[in-house]
Amino acid sequence: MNNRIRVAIQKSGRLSDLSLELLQNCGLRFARSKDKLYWYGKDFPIDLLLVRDDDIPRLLLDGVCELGIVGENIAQEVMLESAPDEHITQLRKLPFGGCRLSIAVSEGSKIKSLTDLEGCRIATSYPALTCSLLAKQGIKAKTVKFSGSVEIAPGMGIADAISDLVSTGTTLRANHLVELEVLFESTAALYGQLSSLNEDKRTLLDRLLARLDGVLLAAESKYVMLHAPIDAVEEITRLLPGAENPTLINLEGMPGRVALHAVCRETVFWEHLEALKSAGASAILVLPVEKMLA
Ligand code: PRT
Ligand code: ZN
Repeated sequence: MNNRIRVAIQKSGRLSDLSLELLQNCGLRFARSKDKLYWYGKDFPIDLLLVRDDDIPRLLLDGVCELGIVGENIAQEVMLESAPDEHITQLRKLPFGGCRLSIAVSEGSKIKSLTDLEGCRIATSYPALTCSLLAKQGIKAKTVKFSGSVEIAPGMGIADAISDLVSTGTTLRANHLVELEVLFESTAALYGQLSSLNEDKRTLLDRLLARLDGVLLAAESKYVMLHAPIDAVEEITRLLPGAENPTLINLEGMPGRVALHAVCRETVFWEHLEALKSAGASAILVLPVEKMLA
């Protein structure tokens, strides 16, 4: 096992499918075991451990696995509660699992701003993170730890406010709560326990990270092909989001017009296409990029 890397991902929940898909897009294939807790890496010495998301930072800190994909909200909470010499490193922020940790209060509450929270009871699954973020703003609040259904606490009279994850805000509205202030923006991230890595594992990690960077870059990149008047090439290149050094190809029988191919490293919106058309572009094609190695 000494030269294999273990990656912990969420077994079942919001991050499970996207974490697995991301690793599969990096070329990893797994032999799925029946108990579904441990999947052996087939062509790459990287294995998977499927666990509850809350356990992932601790598994890293204890050296049970070298890598883990978990929300920054959980990683921050566990790190704030761990010993000063315990540390995990955020290796890459990932483009999924986006949410925010917000303070919310009942509709019509007397609490109108963060300063009104001084001395109030806040129900949360993230007491350490909430206290630390509020302390940075000079507010001392008391927290009541909830491991789920935090949103019912104010209605039950258990707390004056909550500090909970929000994405669409539907849960807050359904419980007659209003979002007062965002404390922390979170996404999923890849974390590592780097102190335990020998040279072989370090090399393996570098290979995985290079592939991951390629997958992440490809996900936001598009390959754009269009026809353009030669004298508009400069303007058209400027209009392509994040594009550099386009390839120009002569068009047979169309003097004065060229085919322009470019990789856009940002999202291509309809507004971009309309602006390109106004600048003289025609036959515009936008294609997905599957893999990219910088
Ligand atoms: O069983 P296990 O412990 O592994 O899973 P879990 O139930 O604790 O976690 P899960 O799958 O719900 O969430 C995993 C991670 O997804 C979280 O740690 C966050 O990093 C991230 N995430 C993204 C969210 C949300 N969005 C989210 N909306 N986690 C929770 N929520 C909750 C929110 O608190 C609310 O109660 O989902 C509810 C719906 O949100 P609204 O605002 O859309 O109504
Ligand atoms: Zn959890």
